[in-house]
Amino acid sequence: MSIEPRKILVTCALPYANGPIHIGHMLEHIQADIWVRYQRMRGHEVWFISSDDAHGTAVMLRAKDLGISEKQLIRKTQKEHKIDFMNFNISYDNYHTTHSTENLFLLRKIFYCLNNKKLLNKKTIIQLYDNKEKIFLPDRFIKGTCPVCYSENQYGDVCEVCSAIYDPVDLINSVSVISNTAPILKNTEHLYFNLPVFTDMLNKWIHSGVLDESIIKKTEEWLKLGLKTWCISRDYPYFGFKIPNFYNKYFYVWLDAPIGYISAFKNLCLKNKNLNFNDFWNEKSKYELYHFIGKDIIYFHTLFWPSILEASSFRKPNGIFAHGHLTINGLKLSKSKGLLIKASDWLKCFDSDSLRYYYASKLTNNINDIEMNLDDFVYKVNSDIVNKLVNLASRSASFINKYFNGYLSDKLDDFSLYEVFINSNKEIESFFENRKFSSIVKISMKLLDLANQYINDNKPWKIQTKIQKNNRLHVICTMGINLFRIIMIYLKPIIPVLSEKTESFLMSSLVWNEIKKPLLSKKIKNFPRLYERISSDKILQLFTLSK
Ligand code: NOT
Ligand code: ZN
Repeated sequence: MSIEPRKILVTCALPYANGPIHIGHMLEHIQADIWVRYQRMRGHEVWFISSDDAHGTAVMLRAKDLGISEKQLIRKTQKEHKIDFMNFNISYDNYHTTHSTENLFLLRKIFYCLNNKKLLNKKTIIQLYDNKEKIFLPDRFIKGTCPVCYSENQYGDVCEVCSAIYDPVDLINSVSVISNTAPILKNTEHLYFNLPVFTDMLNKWIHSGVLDESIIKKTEEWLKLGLKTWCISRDYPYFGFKIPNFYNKYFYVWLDAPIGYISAFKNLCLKNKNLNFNDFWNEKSKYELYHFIGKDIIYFHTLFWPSILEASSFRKPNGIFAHGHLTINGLKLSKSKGLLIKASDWLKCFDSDSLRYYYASKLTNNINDIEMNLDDFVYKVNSDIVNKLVNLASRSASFINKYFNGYLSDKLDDFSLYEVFINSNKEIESFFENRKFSSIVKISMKLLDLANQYINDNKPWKIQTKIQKNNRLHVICTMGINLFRIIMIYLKPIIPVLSEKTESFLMSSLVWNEIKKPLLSKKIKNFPRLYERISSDKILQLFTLSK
């Protein structure tokens, strides 16, 4: 029975172009990449894209700080981001930027669509203005005292202590983060998208099987509060795309960022002539679309984004996969606390597979935060990958190489044990599909315990008669290698570097649909160094680099 291959488009949220990729970002890109690699292994057609989020005040101010133009900054940052993702083996088909001709084209197209449908309205509002720097202040560039719980040092939009959401003008004793002066109030005219007219559509859509329960709940809460019109314009000075016929006004970065999903794909179509843009993005598209995001941007993806897509006659996503945030040794990732571990610094201390493996061991399909304890990380990687996984191969391979010329026997010793391994496939497939990666790691380790127990019980090192084909020693070690191979097939989407080395060692690709057929009478290579034990001494080095 052959199943029709699915056609799937997968995205990660677009990292801002104002700073380096850190291991918090990497959680999402690794999560999505594992899922993508699994789907590809199952023979499905998957297109995996992301992009830098190039616009907005933060990018503009960062460029100013560095004394370079915004364009120079985003060009440099995109290059660095691409290298970071490549070094962690995130298998993007395209990594674009929102400051692109495709994005400008699509943004305009969508804008005219919204405009023609009379979904945009101008409104004059009062905003906080930094009179020293001559700039209207975005929420995150205002700090002050929460008007609800009176906690100091809170942002202009939301209180991190009591979670209250408020208008920046209601913040008490507000200060501009840019100039440290008290802002003034100033009138300004803005463009608003009529989000409330999509309430019914959203109520139906969120219950159409596209969202996990926890995300439905959150979205329902916002819908119950009642949707408000959404401001999609920003004042000069701003780094972004200009709004046609609206003097000195720019599109808000959060409008053109999600459009970046579409434009990254459009750009891919230029590079790959077999791809048809409309097949993927037309309203009735049969192709699947999934967005991996962090829990902090759920409402953009479950409220604004589907409404914009509906309004402009594009297809909507089949799933929004949100994850929780990363904490390291119990602390949030933040510059001020000195715990912002850059992806590039990580690689000076540890390898990429180790992070991918550790994240997988923690990831599941809910939005709970993920705690990374670095001592636990070192312990887990060494005990699972080195002591259980690689050790199983190493203790079997040495005899095969030494006494059997590198050839595996032509039968297995214990077929029923082999069956236990291959019969785990259905469960593992469902865990991959549903993003329950921690369960895959758990099952794999349980199976490895069985395999190592099997070797311990059979004690190949005690067997005297060697060199004879298919003797006890030969079939026991061939068994060990085959059990190792099954686990490596299961873990291939998670640890691609080790998988590649394994394929070279076994002189055979790790293929999902070939688990039933053991490797027999085949030559394997001398046992290579598959993986180096990692050292807890590096933790301190990592902290030093991250300060
Ligand atoms: N740059 C944003 C962030 O929070 C993500 C943009 C994702 C694109 O890092 N969006 N939508 N919708
Ligand atoms: Zn508060």
